[in-house]
Amino acid sequence: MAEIAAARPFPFCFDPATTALIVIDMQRDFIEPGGFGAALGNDVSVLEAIVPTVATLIDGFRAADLPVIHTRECHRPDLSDCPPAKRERGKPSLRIGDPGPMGRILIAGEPGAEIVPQLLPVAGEIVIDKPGKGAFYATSLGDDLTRLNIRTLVFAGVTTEVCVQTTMREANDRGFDCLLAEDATESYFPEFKEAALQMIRAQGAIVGWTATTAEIVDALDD
Ligand code: C5J
Repeated sequence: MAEIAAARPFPFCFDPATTALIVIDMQRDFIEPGGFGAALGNDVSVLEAIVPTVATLIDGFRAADLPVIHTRECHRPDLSDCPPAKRERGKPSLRIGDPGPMGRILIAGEPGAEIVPQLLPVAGEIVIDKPGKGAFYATSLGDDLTRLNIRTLVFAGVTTEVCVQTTMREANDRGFDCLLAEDATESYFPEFKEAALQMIRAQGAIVGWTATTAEIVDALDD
């Protein structure tokens, strides 16, 4: 067993042999100018800033020969998996499926839906295309984790209070122990990130634990 003594709200013990990293939606559409995040009026540079830290965490899992799973929020070109309630909400300058500077917004196969070049999956890593905020909804993720005998999930990616927290809650309900890498996740809204971290850790780790990337990688090294 490995331990992260400094994890919050209390030490986190895990068996590396049954642990995987899930990197949520580190896609150009959320992180680069001209994508969906920017179309919603957000400053995407705050998300871009965590890319090197996410890369460090991914490297730590690859060095330990543990699974790295990537997710992408995206839809079929005919939008048959995008409920009108999702596409029509709000007043973005570009809606899901509209043509933008990086191709059609959040559509599978378009440049904007790809993972940023610094974090591209390597051969053999699972990539989950998901139509929802949670990565378990309408995907093979649950079956993939069962097949790999995974019991513990470490999370990174964007955005903390939307797709990351939703997926952590889905995983928690399915019996996984969940740990979020605090500095390898980000929100367009700093106060939402902080609130999400607090919610996750509250009431005796009601959703899971948090720790820094350095603390997680150190535990994998040991
Ligand atoms: C959002 C996500 N924020 N990946 N998606 O719409 O968090």
